[in-house]
Amino acid sequence: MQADATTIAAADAAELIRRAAALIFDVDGTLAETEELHRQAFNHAFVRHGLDWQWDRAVYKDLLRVTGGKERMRAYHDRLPSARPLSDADIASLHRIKTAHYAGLIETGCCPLRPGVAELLGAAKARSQRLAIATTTSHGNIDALLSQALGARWAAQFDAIVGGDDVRQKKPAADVYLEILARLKLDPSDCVAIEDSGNGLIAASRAGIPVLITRSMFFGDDDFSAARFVLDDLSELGLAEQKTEKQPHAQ
Ligand code: XBP
Ligand code: MG
Repeated sequence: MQADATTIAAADAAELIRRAAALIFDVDGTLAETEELHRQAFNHAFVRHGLDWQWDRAVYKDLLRVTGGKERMRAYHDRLPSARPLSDADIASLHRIKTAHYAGLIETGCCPLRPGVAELLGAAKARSQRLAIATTTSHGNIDALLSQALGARWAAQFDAIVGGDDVRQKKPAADVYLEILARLKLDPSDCVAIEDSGNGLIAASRAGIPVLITRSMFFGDDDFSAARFVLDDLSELGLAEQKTEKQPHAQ
């Protein structure tokens, strides 16, 4: 039976993943669809701070081109024609309120891992592949999400975890990925970065790491032509492997 292009691409993506010495995961939008909760948490913080800001999904989608919550709020403030001054201390206070509310939302269990993520983590560990996290968000947010999704000892599954505050420049700068490579002592071409956004693709590509994109809620229509593969989600990898096992010589 003739396999279609999508199936062949997913099978090739599965092969790239299988061969990698390490899988480096982005967090927001890749491991889970967290950005909608980030958006709600920002809006909660604005109300608490007495700001008449409310970011709807269209505004937030545009603002997501700015990585980092604090930087995003500053970018929005700078756009407003006549906004009251907002000091760095105000931004930091807003971000603390937002982060606390985000953790509360995550703890409700309403944001599970995306399809195929848990299966891929399990398959990677079974193959003794190394796992890493390279994200713009904070360690607190990573812990909130993964302790909920993977249990209290989630961090033991990962060989390196680098967050936005660990490096000088956030994505699309390559800093987080370069730091992961340094900690793992691996060549970029031996790894695969799994991302959901244009900024993440640029960051990993600048570090020389091949990228597998999984399209997410806010970045579904980004340009991913520089990615090695683009999937709707990681469950396609498992399906491709099942098809390959059934039809090992299908071309
Ligand atoms: C996504 C981001 C983060 C989150 C908000 O990170 O850019 O800023 O939107 O989290 P990634 P913070 O996709 O690299 O995981 O408010 O903690 O920045
Ligand atoms: Mg992301």
